[in-house]
Amino acid sequence: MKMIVAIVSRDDSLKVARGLTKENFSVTRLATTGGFLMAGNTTLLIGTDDEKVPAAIEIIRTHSQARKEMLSSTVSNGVGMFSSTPVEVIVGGATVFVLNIEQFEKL
Ligand code: 2BA
Repeated sequence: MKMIVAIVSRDDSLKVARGLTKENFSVTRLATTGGFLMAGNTTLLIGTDDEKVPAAIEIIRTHSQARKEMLSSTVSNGVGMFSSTPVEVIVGGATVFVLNIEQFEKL
């Protein structure tokens, strides 16, 4: 038995969790905060059999792949006027740990 700990962006977490539950994985979603950016992200806990780990990781990859998006950033021109400049940012991606589980009980 393994425990997959997957840290994904908040925007992707619902899609990832739905993709996993659709394939009969059990998932717990935790609201977490990245230590570097101090921004909210989501940590998913997925307990599963060893042989199902690659399938779970593939589902996580499918729904959280890093991609470029254009965000509009508003900047002041110094005289009280603001202009909006699109900025390219990378969003998504996942950090995944796979841990060995010594014992699993449902009581
Ligand atoms: P990622 O490496 O994709 O990490 C995204 C989030 O995953 C992290 O959010 C953190 O919550 C978690 N995470 C990643 N690696 C981890 C690990 N080894 N152990 C536990 N949790 C882990 P943040 O900490 O807010 O980091 C956001 C992004 O900032 C990171 O993206 C990375 O590109 C950058 N970053 C993080 N720490 C950095 C540092 N010390 N110096 C420079 N850049 C850093």
